[in-house]
Amino acid sequence: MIRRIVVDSSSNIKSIRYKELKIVPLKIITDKKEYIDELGLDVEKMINELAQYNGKTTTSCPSAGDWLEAFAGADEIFVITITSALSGSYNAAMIAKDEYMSLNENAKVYVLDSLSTGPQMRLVAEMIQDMICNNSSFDEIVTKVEEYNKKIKLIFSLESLHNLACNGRIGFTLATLAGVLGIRTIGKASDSGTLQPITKAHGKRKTIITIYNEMIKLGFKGGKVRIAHCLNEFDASELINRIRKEYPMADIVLEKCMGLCSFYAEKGGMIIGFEV
Ligand code: X90
Repeated sequence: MIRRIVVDSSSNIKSIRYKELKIVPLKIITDKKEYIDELGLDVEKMINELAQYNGKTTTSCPSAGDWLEAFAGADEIFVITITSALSGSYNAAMIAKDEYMSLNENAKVYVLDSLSTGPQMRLVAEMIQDMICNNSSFDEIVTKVEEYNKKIKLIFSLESLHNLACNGRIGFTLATLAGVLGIRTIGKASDSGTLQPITKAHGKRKTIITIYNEMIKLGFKGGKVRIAHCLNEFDASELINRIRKEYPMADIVLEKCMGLCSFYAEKGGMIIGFEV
């Protein structure tokens, strides 16, 4: 029996221990070029090219067909998508689920709308991986996933909200916070899966302190942390140091944003998922 984890590329997952993993790419699209958010994408090159490009840039989610292709051959499938409040990825995966189950009578497909993205999706994928390795049943895993996703919080720190605003993914109030050099917008994934601003921070040091304090306010007590950064390894490492000061043994993993998250989080952006 093949049990597979399928995620979209907003998860920034390049690999996990579990080998039955498939990553379905989103796309970043200009009039001139289409960047497919797959493992071979040179993210830094994309960011530099987009910085030179003056036209409109959009993104697109996987189609139901893209999801179906990733399901092919598996008996039990656990799907994790980016928040349905900001992307059509979840809807497409649900259509694919119905289609796959009508074609394969005995197949089981579960789709989680993470109401979040990036590191939160990674934490869920890691949890599913552990449960599969322990031979938990499909239903046990589904129940646990729903509980666990509620116990993960996501905080972001963004230096620019330009691409989010231009693509209508944030509201006007949030957009007006943007644009001042050196100011970071710090916010969280809301319960309904949208970007919710918390505060602004000026400068690197202040940013790290603010993120850490907000993590504590949201209930962080030394659990797992996953940090995705866009060309900002320095700040991300500083944040790890800050967390380790209080929680020396914390399980923290740093990763680079892939294409979709890099496009929206932009240079200097950090996305932090953590257990509460
Ligand atoms: O379907 C599509 O074209 C994809 C649209 C994605 C839009 C938003 C991506 C945001 C990525 C920003 C910080 C984390 C925010 C989390 C909010 C729930 C990164």
